[in-house]
Amino acid sequence: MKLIIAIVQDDDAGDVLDVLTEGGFRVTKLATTGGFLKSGNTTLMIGVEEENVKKVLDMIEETCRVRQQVVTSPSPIAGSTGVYVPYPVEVEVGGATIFVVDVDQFIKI
Ligand code: 2BA
Repeated sequence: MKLIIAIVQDDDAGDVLDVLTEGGFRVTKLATTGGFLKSGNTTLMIGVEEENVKKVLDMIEETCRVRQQVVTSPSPIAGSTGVYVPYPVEVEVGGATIFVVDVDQFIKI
């Protein structure tokens, strides 16, 4: 068995949940925060048999979009003046960041 951990954007989370549950997969949704943007995202945990990993990855890929987000990072005005101004940087987020992990044991009591 494999555990798929997928970090997706909040805007895609509802659709991914629908697609996966309608496809017969069991999903746990966690509200998480990205370390870089410090804004909310969604982490999904999906336990699947190995033969279904590709199917789940395809479903996630088809549902999650790539989006541009602007992060405002402080930047020094000049070398060592110690004065910082907000400097907008555009980053590309998503579709999804995915870890596929081997599961030693799956226990349901
Ligand atoms: P964040 O950490 O908020 O990152 C949002 C986006 O900012 C990233 O999109 C990436 O395009 C950019 N980014 C992140 N760290 C950066 C850095 N040090 N320098 C420049 N740009 C940077 P994604 O790659 O699509 O990642 C989306 C979210 O997935 C991340 O949100 C984080 O929550 C998670 N993530 C991505 N890679 C991860 C990893 N290796 N381990 C754990 N979580 C990860």
